[in-house]
Amino acid sequence: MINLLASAPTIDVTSFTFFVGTMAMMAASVFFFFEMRNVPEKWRTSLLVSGLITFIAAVHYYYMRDYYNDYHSSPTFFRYVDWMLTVPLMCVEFYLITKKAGAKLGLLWKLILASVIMLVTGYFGEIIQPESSVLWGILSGLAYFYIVYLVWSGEVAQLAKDAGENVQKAVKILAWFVLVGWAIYPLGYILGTPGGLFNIAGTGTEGLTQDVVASRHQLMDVIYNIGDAVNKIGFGLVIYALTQKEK
Ligand SMILES: *C/C=C(C)/C=C/C=C(C)/C=C/C1=C(C)CCCC1(C)C
Repeated sequence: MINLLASAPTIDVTSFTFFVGTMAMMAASVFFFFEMRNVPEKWRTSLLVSGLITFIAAVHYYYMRDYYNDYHSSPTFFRYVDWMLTVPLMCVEFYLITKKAGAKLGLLWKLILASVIMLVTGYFGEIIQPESSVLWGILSGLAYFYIVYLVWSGEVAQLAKDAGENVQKAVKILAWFVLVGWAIYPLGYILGTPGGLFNIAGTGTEGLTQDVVASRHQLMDVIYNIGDAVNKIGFGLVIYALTQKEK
């Protein structure tokens, strides 16, 4: 726990990021939902999905903050439930904006399947078999790079070329989000596994005090919270900007 104020009360930074996360996701949802009336018909569903992503996150952040405050441990289960709903919805965004250029449902399923594999293997590495977190992390990484491939040079990128300049630009920015913004998560995973940096130092969990394990988990939560704010709100704003250009 980091003490921001010299005297009491102590501010728990991790708890604070859950609080700010809840507020930011709520505010973003209100914005996306209300703006739906100001965009052309054909973009309304895309903006609705942007709002759903931040709304689902807002609800989970509300619970995650409670959980963290009550038990002082990572709300990993809620975290992954949130991701299992919101990451596939981000895949839906890619599908919706390239649909005019002929995107097929098959592409949507490929993206969703890859993201489910990425998240389920990540969950195994964090909760079910943390002693094999390197192996699960690599499997998860493979699915992640497949998504990176699809949006950078695979089907999504190809379709974007035929969907007009604005869509192509938006897809390019979203592809940067996937490559750089989403890379924040494996960073949290690597730094947060109990041995830290995948136990490269070789200390193993046994050699670590409870305090060290707890602080690694807190660091992981802060990194994940930053990642969520950047990616969920950022993704939505890119879509919003696109709707404004195509007005
Ligand atoms: C809104 C939530 C988002 C965009 C979550 C994205 C999560 C990831 C890209 C997670 C990726 C992981 C790896 C690539 C390897 C280690 C395990 C994960 C699940 C943290």
